[in-house]
Amino acid sequence: MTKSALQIARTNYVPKMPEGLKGNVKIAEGAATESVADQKEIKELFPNTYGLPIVTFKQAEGEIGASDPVNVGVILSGGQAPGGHNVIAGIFDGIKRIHKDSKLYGFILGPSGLIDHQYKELTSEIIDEYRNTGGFDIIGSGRTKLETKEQFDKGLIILKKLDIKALVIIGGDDSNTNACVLAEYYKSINAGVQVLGCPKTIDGDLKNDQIETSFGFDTACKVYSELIGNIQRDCNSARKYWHFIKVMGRSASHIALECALQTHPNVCIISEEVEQKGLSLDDIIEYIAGVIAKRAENGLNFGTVIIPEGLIEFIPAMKNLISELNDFLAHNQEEFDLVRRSGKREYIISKLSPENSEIYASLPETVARQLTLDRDPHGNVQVSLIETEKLLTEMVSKKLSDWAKEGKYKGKFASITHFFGYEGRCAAPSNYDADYCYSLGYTASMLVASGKTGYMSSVKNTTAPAAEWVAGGVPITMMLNLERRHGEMKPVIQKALVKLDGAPFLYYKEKREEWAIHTDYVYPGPIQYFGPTEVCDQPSKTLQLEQTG
Ligand code: FBP
Repeated sequence: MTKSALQIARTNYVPKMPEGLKGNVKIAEGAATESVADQKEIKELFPNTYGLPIVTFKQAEGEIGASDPVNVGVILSGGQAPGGHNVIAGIFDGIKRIHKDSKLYGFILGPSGLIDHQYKELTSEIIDEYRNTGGFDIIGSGRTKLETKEQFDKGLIILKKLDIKALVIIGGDDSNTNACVLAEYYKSINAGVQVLGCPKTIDGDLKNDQIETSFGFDTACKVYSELIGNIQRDCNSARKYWHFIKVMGRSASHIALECALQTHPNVCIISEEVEQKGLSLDDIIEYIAGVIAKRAENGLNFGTVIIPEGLIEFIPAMKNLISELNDFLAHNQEEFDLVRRSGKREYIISKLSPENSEIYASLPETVARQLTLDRDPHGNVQVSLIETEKLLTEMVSKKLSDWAKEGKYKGKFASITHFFGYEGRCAAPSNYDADYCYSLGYTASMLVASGKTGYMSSVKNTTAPAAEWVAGGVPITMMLNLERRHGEMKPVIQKALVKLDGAPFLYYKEKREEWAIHTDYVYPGPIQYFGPTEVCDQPSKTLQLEQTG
């Protein structure tokens, strides 16, 4: 691998760790826990792993170590997030600390590696190549869902063959839910394999009272905010473009909100607010066009609009339209296929309910086509492929020309669209993520040594200096509730959406009018890895506001 100068310099970075993890550790157990909801049902589904206590690690006298080596397996599951390699390095250093002959095995390309017995031993030479680097390429990641008994049993064969005592699954809400189900299953059959989870996703939607943030969110948001800041400086210099910027986040709008807090754009749409207020697409268009018109009155024909990736599914009317389209095409695909391409749009308009037909007819050609032609293997609309940034730009442009005809708008509107997603998922982890991830991994190894199963590794108090962070474990059953998935009630980890009464959103709400009309852009610049702590070690604005209000 040819390395960049930064990569070489970054190899020597020593992640900061909680004081409680340095040296020997002792475990403190709290009281029995309950699931966040549906306690009776969750208890019945998880008789062996329900009600376990939250645990915390504290510094102890004496030397760390065990008489026997502990072999551990690790899986990277789902989308990439900066810091995954440091979680693995943390696990590695932890288990080597416990016993020098412990081994770490990485399953290749996600959960399928466990099922298909594809793995590699992660030696110190390999680990050292990947310390403090972005990406998941050390073993690769995948989206295979680990959820059937057959898969669990197949996995157990290789775990036993490699004498693996514990499996650590690094993933988002669904992967950690599956880790919990797997932990329960292995416990119920006395398999002798512990299963632990680590909270990962740039989307930031795996968090709760016990898990402060998912790793990767910090770095990804810093990368997008740097780019948004650069665009803002450009548009404040040329003063002729409106930039419509979509940012990743499949469902929740945490990334959009964090980027807004870091950069002060003119508009940031928060999907959760759209849903709560029951806004229509036209309401959103009116709002954006209103800001553009207002700025134009002051001679400011430029600006930025941040759009969360998941927006479409939070607009109640669009949700209904998508659901009727899914249903209609599931039953009439053959007839639809026979209609000539040029007539497809009119065909759909004639078949939908009057309400949905009107919305569909109002959509730009390209989006209407994406809604009917681009479908996933199950026949569903591929919402993530819909170019919301283009949809909004086109519709805003139309609204402004209507207003111009009515004499309500006298500005000039030229727009450029962007989508920031993959640019941030494999960036070199910020100091926050490098430290947080290493600590999460090291904590996981301590959970292994303590014989815990069905736990998620947790590191708290992370707005304080790293030495004061608190490492421990949270029983995953504590985060579960029942939700309807594919027509069936399933135990799942509650997805954390943006709280509209939470400090980060309330702060944005208080400021947004001022940011909309005036130009108060912030230019965060690139992530800094070396330098003063106030430049290099700042946690996300979301976390700071959540913890300090
Ligand atoms: P995870 O929740 O698995 O971490 O993935 C998040 C994400 O990056 C979303 O923001 C985005 O919608 C999605 O993955 C894209 O998935 P893919 O990598 O399969 O294109």
